[in-house]
Amino acid sequence: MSEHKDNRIGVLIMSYGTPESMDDVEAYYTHIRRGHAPTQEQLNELKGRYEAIVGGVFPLRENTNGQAAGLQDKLEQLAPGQFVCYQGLKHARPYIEDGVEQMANDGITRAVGIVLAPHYSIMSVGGYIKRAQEKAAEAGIAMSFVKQYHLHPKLLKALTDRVRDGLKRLANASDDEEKVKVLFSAHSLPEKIRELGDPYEQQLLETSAAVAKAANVEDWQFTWQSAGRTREPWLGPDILETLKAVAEEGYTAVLVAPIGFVSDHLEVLYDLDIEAKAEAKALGVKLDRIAMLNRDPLYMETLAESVLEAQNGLNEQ
Ligand code: FEC
Repeated sequence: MSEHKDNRIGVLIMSYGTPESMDDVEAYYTHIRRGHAPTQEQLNELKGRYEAIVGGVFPLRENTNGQAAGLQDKLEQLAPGQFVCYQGLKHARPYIEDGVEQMANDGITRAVGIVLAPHYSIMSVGGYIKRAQEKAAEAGIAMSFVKQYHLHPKLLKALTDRVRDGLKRLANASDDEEKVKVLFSAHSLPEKIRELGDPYEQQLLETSAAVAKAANVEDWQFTWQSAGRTREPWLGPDILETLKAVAEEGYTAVLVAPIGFVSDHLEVLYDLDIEAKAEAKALGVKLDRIAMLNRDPLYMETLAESVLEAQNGLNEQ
């Protein structure tokens, strides 16, 4: 710990993390697999997906950096001089523990943690918080956390605007009237979360319903995407199955709204823009996707206001 004390409140911005280069993909994948190295085949397959999205660069890093800078600016506007932001990544450097350690080295004694994912699951956000909490206790930092912000009015507004824009794009792209379905999606998790009474599924449905209502969309459905390649059952239906069903029901176009994610990254740029798009094409269905939030000002305000609210939890400690 540092000799000098910094009275500002640290903000630990936590995100999934992505490799820094193609050479880092193996270490990254091994970390995701809790220390078990992938087979050569699995590694090649993942590298192939990174190659396919933008020729082997990793857009999530730049987007997370932009979001961290955007949140710092927004907090500076709302509460000048009171907050200082740090990054802590789940599967890449700087790891969550590195971010907490850096705060301690800088003399921070109080901090708020927030994850760049709006919905809470014990297996996702819960995991980030546990690691930050453990390291903070060791480093003598008092921390409080934003657990979810899936119904924040500004997040809902940003998503609603994007759904409206996407529907307009689809309508303008065709002379005929399309039969369109909006598919809200999020990363699947193992089915066992249901037995744990996990709020993840419910929160995703709440965001979907709120955005559909605000955008005046009646024809919508929630679907999962990006399930892991393991033997245990994952939550479904997967988007590839959903597309088949939608085609059979006579829809000619879908607008995908990946509300569980906030950035352009592999699970959006590959799983949706390449894999799902190819499946839709084969089925004769047009697929468009809403723009991701990245550094959207309304998203930055959502994060900043959520941090300010969680700071009250800190004062009560
Ligand atoms: O662009 C990038 O480099 C990273 C994109 C990326 C994001 C992301 C978000 C979530 N994941 C979640 C759950 C799981 C579970 C497993 C799992 C595995 C992977 C693999 C890659 C990967 N995830 Fe991910 N995830 C991203 C990337 N994820 C690559 C490994 C290969 C593969 O299966 O494709 C299974 C782990 C295991 O084996 O036990 C579970 C959840 C999110 C959304 C919330 C969040 O951002 O934290 C949940 C972005």
